[in-house]
Formats: sequence, C-alpha cells, structure tokens
Amino acid sequence: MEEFIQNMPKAELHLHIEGTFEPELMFEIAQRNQISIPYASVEELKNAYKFSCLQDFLDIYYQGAQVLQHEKDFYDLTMAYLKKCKEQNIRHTEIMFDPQTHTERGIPFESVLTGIHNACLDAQKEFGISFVLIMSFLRHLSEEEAFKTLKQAEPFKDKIMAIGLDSSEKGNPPLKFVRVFQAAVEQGYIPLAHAGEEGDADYIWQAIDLLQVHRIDHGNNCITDRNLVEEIIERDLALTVCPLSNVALKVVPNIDKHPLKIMMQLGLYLTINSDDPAYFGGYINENFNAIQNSLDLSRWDLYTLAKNSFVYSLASFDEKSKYL
Ligand code: ES4
Ligand code: ZN
Repeated sequence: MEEFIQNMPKAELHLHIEGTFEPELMFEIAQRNQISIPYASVEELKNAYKFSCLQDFLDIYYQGAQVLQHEKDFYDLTMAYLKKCKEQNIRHTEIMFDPQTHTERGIPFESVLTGIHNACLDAQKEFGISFVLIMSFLRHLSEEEAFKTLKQAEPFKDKIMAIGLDSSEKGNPPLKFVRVFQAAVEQGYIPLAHAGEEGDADYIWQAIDLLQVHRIDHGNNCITDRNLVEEIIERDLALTVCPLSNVALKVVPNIDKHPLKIMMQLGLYLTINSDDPAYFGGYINENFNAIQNSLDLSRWDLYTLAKNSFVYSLASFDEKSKYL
C-alpha cells in the first residue's frame, strides 16, 4: 500500500509554507541572519513540538517564522518544500502564506511574495509541479489589519489566486471578516477559510453562508450537524482534511479515532493534506500511510481521495485534465 500511495499522483490543497520550516533549515537561516533561536540544538527544538491545542502550536510556529527575513529565505523555504513534493509525487500544490506574520515585524510584503513565487516558478519549470498561492489572513488580528494586507497585495494580485483565513479559531468567527472577504472577492480572489477545526459547526455555517467559501479547510466538526453535512454536499464543497495535524493538535484523540472514514461514508468530498508538515510529523504520503494503516482504507478509498485533490483544486482545466 505504501508503494501505491507513493505512486499516486496527488495534489496538496492545505499547506502553510511557514509550517514546512524544518528545524535544520531554521538553524541554517538563523545562523546566516545572525538571529538566536531559544533552543540549543535541532533535537531540543524538536522536543518542544508537543502541543495540547492549536494555540500551543501557533505560539511555536510564529516564533519559528521570525527567522525568515529576506527574499532568499522565503525562496529557500519554499524550494525545500517543493523538493519534497517532487519526492512524494505531488503534481500540484496550493500554498498558503501568512503575510501578516512577516509584515508585522517589518519584512516587506514583496520579499515574502517574491521569494515564494520565484521558487514556485522554478519548481514548475524543473519538476513540472503546478501551483496556486493563497494569501491567508490571521484571524486573531483585526478586520482593519486584514484590509491593510489586502491593500498591500494589490500590486501582486495576478500572482495570488485565493484568500484564506487561519490562526486562532475560537473567538475569531468568520463573521469578523465578512467585509474584507467581500472586498477581496470583488477584486477577483477566490474565498477559502479554516473552519470547524476547533470551532464548532456554527463557524462552518458562517464560512459557507457569510464568506461563501469554495472549500473548507479542516471542517471536521461538521459531523455534529446533520443539516450542515447535507448542505456541504449539496453545494459540492470539499473539506481539506489533515490527519496528522488533527492528532498533533488533539482535534482527535488518536489516529485510530479519526472520523475520516465516517465522513467519507456520509458522502462528504475529502482530500488529504499535511497542513504544517515540519511540525506534525509528515508530508502528504505520511498522512496517507497513517490513515490507511489506522482505518484500513481500500485502494478505491485512496484513489478517491487523490482524485478529489485534483477535482477540488484551483488548477486550470489544462492542468487538471492531465490527471482526471
Ligand atoms: C494552522 Cl493547523 C492550523 N490551524 C489554523 N491556523 C494555522 N496556521 C498554520 N497552521
Ligand atoms: Zn491549516
């Protein structure tokens, strides 16, 4: 089965580029930028990756991202991830980035975007991997801050296909971002959002009704609401499920208890994704292997999940048609 998983062409639809920052590269970039990391070694840093909830993780994730300063840092980070994609037979990837994590500490928006985008262009040429960029708003910050970010993105609009909503979910409902999402959609961005990871089903209703999202990131908690499940299916919205993330952040008690199979049986359209692979113990193939081992998925289930990743991607018809 591992070979079957490795050999399947796959698309990744839920991936935070800051979450691909491997400790080894973090130390390397910290050194060349002369920034000190509050951990003595790669081992010590890895030992700190024990989380009891989303916020625990976010605190460490934002700390790690502070090391990134120059365009080249963003290029190197992104290229390292794209090499992984090549190794794992990921043919298309939709990369989320959090500009506010960087602009808040004085890094120009342009350095972030250009570094990431140039790495994607090079990987497209060298490895044949297609890509889409998703600019994510940090939901723990204000609506006003999100509007500022939307403004900063304007000169680079043609390089960014979609917007997302991430960071601390509880207490920061989609409702808080209705106006900025409306403005972004008017500018041509496709709306996406994290919903129902830690937040309850009501946050998913808000994401689909108020933000009009085209896809739901995580969405696990929809299974507590029958009508919501029906509505998601009716609107043909996919959920980007991240199994190892859910285990690491205690969204599920352990991998054997992951509701993925139940969700598939309910008729939901799911994809498998790595979220923050450097922090949660693996890239896409490790996520597929974990879920296959624990839930005894068939080849047909695996094939369906991989097929969905292309069907529900934002890739052009030309790109999709290579795989469907
Ligand atoms: C995230 Cl797993 C998760 N949830 C919400 N926001 C995030 N940013 C990076 N990973
Ligand atoms: Zn995420």
